[in-house]
Amino acid sequence: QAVDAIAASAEARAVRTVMQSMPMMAAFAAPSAKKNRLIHDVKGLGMSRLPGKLVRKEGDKAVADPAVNEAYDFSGVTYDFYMKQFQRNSLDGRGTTLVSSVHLGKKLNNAFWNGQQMAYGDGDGQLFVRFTKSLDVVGHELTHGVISHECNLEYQDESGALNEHFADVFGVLISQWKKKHTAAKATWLVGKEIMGPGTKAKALRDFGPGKAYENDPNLGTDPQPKHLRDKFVGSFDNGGVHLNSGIFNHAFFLFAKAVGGYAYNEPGAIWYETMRKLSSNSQFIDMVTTTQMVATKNHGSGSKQLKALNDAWKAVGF
Ligand code: ASN
Ligand code: ZN
Repeated sequence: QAVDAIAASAEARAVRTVMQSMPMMAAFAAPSAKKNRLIHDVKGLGMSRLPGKLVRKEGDKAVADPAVNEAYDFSGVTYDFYMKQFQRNSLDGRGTTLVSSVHLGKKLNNAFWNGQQMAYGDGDGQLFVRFTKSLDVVGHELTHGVISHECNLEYQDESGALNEHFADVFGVLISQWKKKHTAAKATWLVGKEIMGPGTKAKALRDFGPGKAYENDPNLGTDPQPKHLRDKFVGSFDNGGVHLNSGIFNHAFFLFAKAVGGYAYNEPGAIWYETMRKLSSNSQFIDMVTTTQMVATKNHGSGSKQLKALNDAWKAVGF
């Protein structure tokens, strides 16, 4: 290993020397740190017909369709968030184009990252309205793209719940960043703006101690556990990936509130670094220990941040 490291650093030095002796080449080789968005309309057709007709590209002015403009604006905010907070150039870190499609399916109550692009349903108009309407939902879907380029957490059971958790965390952090809301001021809700007139639920998910729904979890929200003892163990939803993520969402909420200030700064940085260190088969315990390792590295073993983190993990059963 040590020999490999020496060899690797010698190689890096050699590459750097070559780049320095060819400045033009290096300039051309550098990825352009600019956002590039494409928005398509799939006009009520299904996933197999993606992406559909191109209706707005980077630099084009707004169109009449609000779903197109929201997909454009919110994918732009998501790009800016990852660039400003983590110096990350798009989903792959190399400036990949952000591709979105709106009007997926008929009255579809969902939105997806399909491995290549985002696609948004219009909602049925009762439980949900169009899924582009919440910045945190757009941020959630795009974060699936970031995850797929980093740890690529397998979308099943514990690793799948962690995948959903990271998508929810960065989704809400992107909203908080856009609004400049502190952890104390933020709503900590996912999808508040997409809820339709036919439900009393306040959002899709709530990071806080409460539930996102009143009485009936079938009103368009995920009935998420907030403690490890309530972990869902059935096969529904790939082993409850949208349910068990709630345990981690709540821990992040407790941690960020205890640290104070903007959740997208110190807590967000620990989560981002952790996401990059995990692998496709990481389990709940790997998440906990990796955040502890990163918090210790960033803030020290006697820090208030590490203490707040340990308290948060304890509060949800770890
Ligand atoms: N909207 C859902 C999500 O991004 C779609 C799914 O079930 N994968 O998690
Ligand atoms: Zn998701």
